[in-house]
Amino acid sequence: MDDVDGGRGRLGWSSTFEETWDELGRPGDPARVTRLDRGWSTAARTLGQAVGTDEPVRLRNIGADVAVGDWIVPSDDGERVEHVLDRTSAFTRRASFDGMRAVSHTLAANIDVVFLIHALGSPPSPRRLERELVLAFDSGAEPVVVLTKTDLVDDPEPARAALAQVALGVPVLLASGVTGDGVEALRASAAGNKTLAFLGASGVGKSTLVNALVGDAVQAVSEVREGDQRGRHTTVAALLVPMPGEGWMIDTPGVRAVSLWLSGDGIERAFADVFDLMDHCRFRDCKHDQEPGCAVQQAIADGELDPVRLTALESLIVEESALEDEQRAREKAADRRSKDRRRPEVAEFDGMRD
Ligand SMILES: Nc1nc2c(ncn2[C@@H]2O[C@H](COP(=O)(O)OP(=O)(O)OP(=O)(O)O)[C@@H](O)[C@H]2O)c(=O)[nH]1
Ligand SMILES: [Mg+2]
Ligand SMILES: [Zn+2]
Repeated sequence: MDDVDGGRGRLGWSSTFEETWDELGRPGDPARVTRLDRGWSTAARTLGQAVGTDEPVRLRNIGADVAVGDWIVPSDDGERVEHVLDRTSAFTRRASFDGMRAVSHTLAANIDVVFLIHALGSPPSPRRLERELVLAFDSGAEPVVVLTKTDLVDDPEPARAALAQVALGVPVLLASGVTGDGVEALRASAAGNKTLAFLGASGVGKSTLVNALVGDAVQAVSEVREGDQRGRHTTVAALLVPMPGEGWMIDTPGVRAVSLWLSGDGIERAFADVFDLMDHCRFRDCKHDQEPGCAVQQAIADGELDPVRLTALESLIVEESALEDEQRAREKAADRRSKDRRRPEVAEFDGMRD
């Protein structure tokens, strides 16, 4: 692909982007956003021979909703982002800012594989992983669970098994960015110039893995706190990093609370086992509580379903529908405003930490 598309293939360009670009009439020179800084995008352009040999462009975002990993087209004067090409996937969550509750924040765009990182030094957290899986399935990227810091435990199996119970049909890999254990298996996911994203709480070892994959200290890392193993939010902004050979990685800042954003079928996919059971209840409107013939309660009684998983699902559904209501209210308000003002201001978020 490199020869025919001037190097964009190396950047993760694909026929899908080519089509959207065609529809726009092939304007400008598409570039891929590698970082964002307070209203500015830095983007890698069509590349000559090797990644990094071409100067990146810096463009103003002005009203454009840009995320790291996006393909953008600069304006004719080269000053600002003119178009953001349709995303093939986006990891979007609710922005954790009070007073702007129904605002989404895209952590990373155009990701092929999203690594959901959990560290073995701390107790496994199936509830957190469930939420991450919902977001990952909704994003359109393929989720892979990665348990890091394998060197810290004698036997990773109990933690792996605990998380595998909620990661149905999703691979659970073991790795250590410090010892290099399992790192090659992660690299294999990038074959074909794919884009990998690393998501997880602060201190789980995302940047350490990025460095291990690059073979150099491209990302700063710092010690977790002694007492509770919590990280220090060392990475403060998402960054798209080229991998040696092929592929891209997006390192992201640690996120403490994974708040849902509007779902497609993320919940249905992340809880496919429970939905399957629900299909087998005697009554179509079964509340899965006390009803006779409830397949869900039966599975709990048989020890096949952890009741905590049902509670988790129920609260995610409540959360999602509350968010939908909020969203609708917000859209109505925006409609009213746009009657007075033709172009509504776009709120911008640089801070991703919470
Ligand atoms: N023992 C051990 N320590 C690790 C491993 N991977 C990372 N660490 C340590 O964990 C700490 C946090 O690692 P980072 O890579 O900075 O974590 P992060 O997920 O990028 O954290 P944020 O950028 O804050 O979100 C550092 O002290 C690392 O050296 C590992 O495989 N084994
Ligand atoms: Mg980091
Ligand atoms: Zn039921």
